[in-house]
Amino acid sequence: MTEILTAPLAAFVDALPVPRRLIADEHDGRLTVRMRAATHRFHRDLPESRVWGYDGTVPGPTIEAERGRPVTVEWRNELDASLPIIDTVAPAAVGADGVPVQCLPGLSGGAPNEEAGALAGYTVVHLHGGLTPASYDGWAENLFAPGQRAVFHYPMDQRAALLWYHDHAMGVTKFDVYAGLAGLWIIRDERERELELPEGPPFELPLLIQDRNFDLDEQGRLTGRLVHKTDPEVMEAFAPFTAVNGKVWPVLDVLPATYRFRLLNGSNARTYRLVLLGDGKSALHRISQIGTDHGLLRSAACVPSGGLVLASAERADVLVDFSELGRGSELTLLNTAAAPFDGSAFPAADAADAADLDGLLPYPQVMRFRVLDGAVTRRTTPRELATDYQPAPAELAGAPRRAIALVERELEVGPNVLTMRELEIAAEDHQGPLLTVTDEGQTTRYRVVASHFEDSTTFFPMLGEYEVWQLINLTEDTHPIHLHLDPFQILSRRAIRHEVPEDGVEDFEITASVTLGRGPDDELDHAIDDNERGLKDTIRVNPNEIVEIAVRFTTYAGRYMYHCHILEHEDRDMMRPFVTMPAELMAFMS
Ligand SMILES: [Cu+2]
Repeated sequence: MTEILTAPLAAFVDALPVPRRLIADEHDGRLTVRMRAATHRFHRDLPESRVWGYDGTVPGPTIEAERGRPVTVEWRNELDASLPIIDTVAPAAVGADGVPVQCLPGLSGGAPNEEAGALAGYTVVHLHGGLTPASYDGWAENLFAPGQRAVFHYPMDQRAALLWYHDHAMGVTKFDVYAGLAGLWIIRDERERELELPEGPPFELPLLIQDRNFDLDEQGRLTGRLVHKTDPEVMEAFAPFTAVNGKVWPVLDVLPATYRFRLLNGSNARTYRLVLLGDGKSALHRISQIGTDHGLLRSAACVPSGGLVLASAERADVLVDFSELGRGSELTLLNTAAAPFDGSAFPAADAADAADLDGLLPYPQVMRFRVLDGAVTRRTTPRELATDYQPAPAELAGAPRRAIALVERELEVGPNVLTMRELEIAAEDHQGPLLTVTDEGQTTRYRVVASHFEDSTTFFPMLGEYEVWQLINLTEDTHPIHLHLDPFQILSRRAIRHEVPEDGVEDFEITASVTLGRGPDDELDHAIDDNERGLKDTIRVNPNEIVEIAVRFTTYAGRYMYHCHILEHEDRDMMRPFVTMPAELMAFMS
């Protein structure tokens, strides 16, 4: 479909907001953050929206901490109003005008979900990327209700990185985060200071990217009321408007200098592939990526030629050079990723024409940079960045291996559900459905041992020991898989073909055969990008692909979670527990 929608809001008219900084050292490491119902204006021409925010703001304050200096946060749930968003399922995926309903504001004929509208604010805070003891990690079921509070201790014994805190309530994370419960958390350390990286405004700025949608009144005008809309064919909400730090399509005036941007995709489901465009040409060469989810890379990476891909919860630390640009020059940040994202390519130079209604991408714009007059200051990117880790050994012979299949199950009523199936090698005499993986003629036979969040725990990693986790994607979309606690490194990303017989995906069992090697219709390159070769906590697993990661859990024993970070998936069972154990206790586990 080539039809273009006219945007009902003007782009690049609001200045990029910078969230309030909450520097832990200025409060002796003891902070109080209140979750409050509030109002927020997402755009100059929109009425105020009702939101839930940390300290009543969207995004919440950016908490800044020093490595090695613990931070205690008293999270106070003072939410005194019901869920401020309308959740709805439109009756059809495409309206009478042929436009997919998720590209449009309003309810598109959907009835408001009354159960969602009546939700009181049950919350639990998770610090994403934090090396946090299990009791403070924000287990999804350990909710605190309005009027209750939780005091969480964060050791901050970890390298500098951009983390984020957000709600993680069981089954309703998608609503709570969409309502505004998310904020950034920066850890700083000496290595970054040795490298003289910009710290704080104006030359270091966070960019928290989230898609949002709004309701319409009877005259068809935008009301500002937040709408979480899905349709019978797409169970994720892909909203048409992109907010950065809480403003739709903002603009930032920059000096002719090098800026450091800390990017996070905090959307429920949308993957962004970010392209910087100036005078109709890709300006991606101006960007050099120095860090990823868990901090600095070993050396700076160029952004892939198609753009910087960030799925939900992925972060990038980038230096952008505006120094040679004359006064009044403009660079526009655009998104070329269709939704749901499946890894398909799009040429960066065509980013201005990336609008794709069938791909649920009505407006590719994200934000704009406008160069002001000023003294030219350029910063050269240091050649060597992180010195504190080596690439994980590709061969981890003898390391425990775990296999997880990502599968989609059709239901007779309601949209499909996405689940993760934990696999174990089946005994020779095993009777029943099997998933087989054939690699260079060698076939491994697996049976499912867990399928739902509440099934028995089967993963008990030993502290201090490397493990290899194999993520096998049998679905048609990319899933960003997130592990709580320690970071990991990607070992491989390999093409597969798979066959799943009709009714092969049951409630618990699956029958499938997977063969390593590219299928005839598979156009993805299945490459590991340079900017993925760092310490990650969220990794994209594309369709027709097995991703292997090496993870070593350290320091904290306890019950944690891993899950898809598409919030609509994690809320509907694409989440599982694991329990980290000290080695000497393993002998006593029956
Ligand atoms: Cu998913």
